[in-house]
Amino acid sequence: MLEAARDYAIIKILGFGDGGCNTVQGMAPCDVPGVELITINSDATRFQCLCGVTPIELGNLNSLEASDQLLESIQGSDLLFLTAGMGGVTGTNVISAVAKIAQKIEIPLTIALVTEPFNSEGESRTVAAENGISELAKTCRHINRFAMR
Ligand SMILES: Nc1nc2c(ncn2[C@@H]2O[C@H](COP(=O)(O)OP(=O)(O)OP(=O)(O)O)[C@@H](O)[C@H]2O)c(=O)[nH]1
Ligand SMILES: [Mg+2]
Repeated sequence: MLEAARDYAIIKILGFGDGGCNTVQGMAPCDVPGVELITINSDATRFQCLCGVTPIELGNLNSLEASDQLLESIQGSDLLFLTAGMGGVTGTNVISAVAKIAQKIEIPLTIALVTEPFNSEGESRTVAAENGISELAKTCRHINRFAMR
């Protein structure tokens, strides 16, 4: 049977890792109607419980279970905004994993918003962030990157 026509879009904003989760948690008070806020992190102790935000804790980032959790979090969406501070482990890897799944299941539009590390964080973070952004660019054509200087 054909799915009944909808006159609204399913929009989700997902934050990955500590930086991405902080960004999304900061949006919660805005309470934008029709937009679902989701935080995805590997460390539940870093979660604040906030009304209007759905938290997802990933166990082993590379496990099948984690892939299923990520798939479920975006399935059926029309528009995704993905955000992370690049250069750490969780956000850098998981934002790419989700962009890849989004491409595979043909989410119509995925937009990534990522921050580069602060200069004071050192060269290795910058390299990790650049590698992560290159990986993300393989499956996400719309990347907005912000320098933190
Ligand atoms: N502006 C801003 N940037 C942040 C914040 N938290 C993290 N970042 C940036 O995001 C980068 C990645 O850090 P985290 O988000 O803590 O790392 P993670 O993705 O949680 O990864 P792991 O903890 O290593 O698994 C940092 O190098 C910072 O540049 C924040 O609250 N504000
Ligand atoms: Mg972290």
